[in-house]
Amino acid sequence: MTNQQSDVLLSLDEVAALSRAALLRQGLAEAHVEAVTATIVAGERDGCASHGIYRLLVCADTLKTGKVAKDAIPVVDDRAGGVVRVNAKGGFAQLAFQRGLPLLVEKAKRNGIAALAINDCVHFAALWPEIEAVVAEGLVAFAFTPSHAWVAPAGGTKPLLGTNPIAFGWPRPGPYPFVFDFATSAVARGEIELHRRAGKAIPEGWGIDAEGRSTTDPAAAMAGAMLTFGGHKGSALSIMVELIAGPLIGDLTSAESIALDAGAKASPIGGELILAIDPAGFLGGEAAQHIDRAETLFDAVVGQGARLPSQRRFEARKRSLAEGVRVPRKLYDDVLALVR
Ligand code: NDP
Ligand code: PYC
Repeated sequence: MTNQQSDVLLSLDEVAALSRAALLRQGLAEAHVEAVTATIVAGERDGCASHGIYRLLVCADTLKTGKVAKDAIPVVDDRAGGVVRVNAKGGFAQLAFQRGLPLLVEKAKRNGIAALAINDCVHFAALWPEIEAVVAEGLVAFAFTPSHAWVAPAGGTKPLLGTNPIAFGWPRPGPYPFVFDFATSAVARGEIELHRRAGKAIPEGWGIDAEGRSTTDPAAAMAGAMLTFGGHKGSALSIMVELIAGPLIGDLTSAESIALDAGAKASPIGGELILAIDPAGFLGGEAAQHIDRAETLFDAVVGQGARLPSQRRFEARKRSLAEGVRVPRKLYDDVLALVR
C-alpha cells in the first residue's frame, strides 16, 4: 500500500481483503461475503465510485439495521418453460443471482429466451456485473430493479419512484462486450451521496428540495426528491421498471420498499428481473452474423468520434489491473473503521 497526497493506493487484492474483513466483521455469512466482495472489487476496479468501496459503508449501515438476513440461503425455483425464480430469503441479491445464473443460461439456450426473477432480496449493487456474466455465455441480457421511493415522476415534486436502473448487454469478439447500465434518475443516489461526503455542489437537474425548488445542495436534494433523466421519457422508463421488476414478479415497488424500511435507511428491499436471449433462437445456424453486423454499427458510432457505453469502465479496468486503484483517504479511513 502506498500513500500519495490524500489518496490511498490499493491493489485489487487489498480491496478484496478489506471488503472481506469489513463484511465478516458485520456478521455476514461467508458465501455472501464472497459474492458481495466480487461486486465491490469490480465496482472499484472499473472506476464506478458510487458502487465500489463506498458501498461497504452502505452495506454495513444496512446490516446494522437488522433488515438483511445475514446467512440467508437462496432457494432456486425451476418454473415451467423459460422462467426461473430465486427467493433470496431476505439476503443480498448477489448470491441469489449466482445461484440462479446456471439455470437462466440453460433455459435461454434451450428455449431461445428465459427470465430470472430474484425475489425478497436486499439490493445495493450496480447491474453490469450480472449483465457481463450473462453475456459471457453468448447471450443478450437485460436487467432491471426498483429501489426506494426517492425520485419524483416528471411533472411531480414528491418522491415516488426508485432510481431504477436499466442495464443491457450484447456479446462482442474479445473480452469487452457492449454494456450500458444507468439509473433512470438523472444520476444514481450514490453519486449524490458522494458529492455530499466531498462537500461538493450537485449540478442543476439532479434534484429538488422539499419545497419543490431546484437545488444544487446534495443534502437538500436527498431530503426533497431526485429527478428523472430525460424528463417524461426517464419517468416512463422508471415506471416500467417499477412494474416489471415489482408487481410482475410478485415483489415490491420502490414506494412499498421505503414504507417497509420505516425510516431505518437500509438499502432497498424487493426484486430484480433479468432477461436472457440466445440469438440462435431467432437465427439458428446463421447465428454468428449478428455479431459482425453489430460490429459494423459500433464502428460507425466510434467512427463519428462518439464513445460506446462502458468504454470508460473498461479502460479503468485495464488501468486498475495494472496499477491498482486510488481511494480517497477519508473513505479508506471510514471503511477501515468497520474492520476495527
Ligand atoms: P451514469 O450516468 O454514469 O451512466 C452509466 C452508463 O452510461 C454507463 O454504461 C456509462 O458507461 C454510460 N455513459 C456515460 N457517459 C457516456 C458517454 N459520454 N457516452 C457513452 N456512454 C456513456 O450512471 P448512473 O449514475 O445512472 O448509474 C451508476 C450505477 O448505479 C449503475 O451501475 C447502476 O446499476 C447503479 N444503480 C443501482 C441501483 C440499484 O437499485 N441497485 C439504483 C441506481 C443505480 P461508462 O461506465 O463507460 O462511463
Ligand atoms: O445509487 O441509487 C443508487 C442505488 C440504490 C440502490 C443501490 N444503488
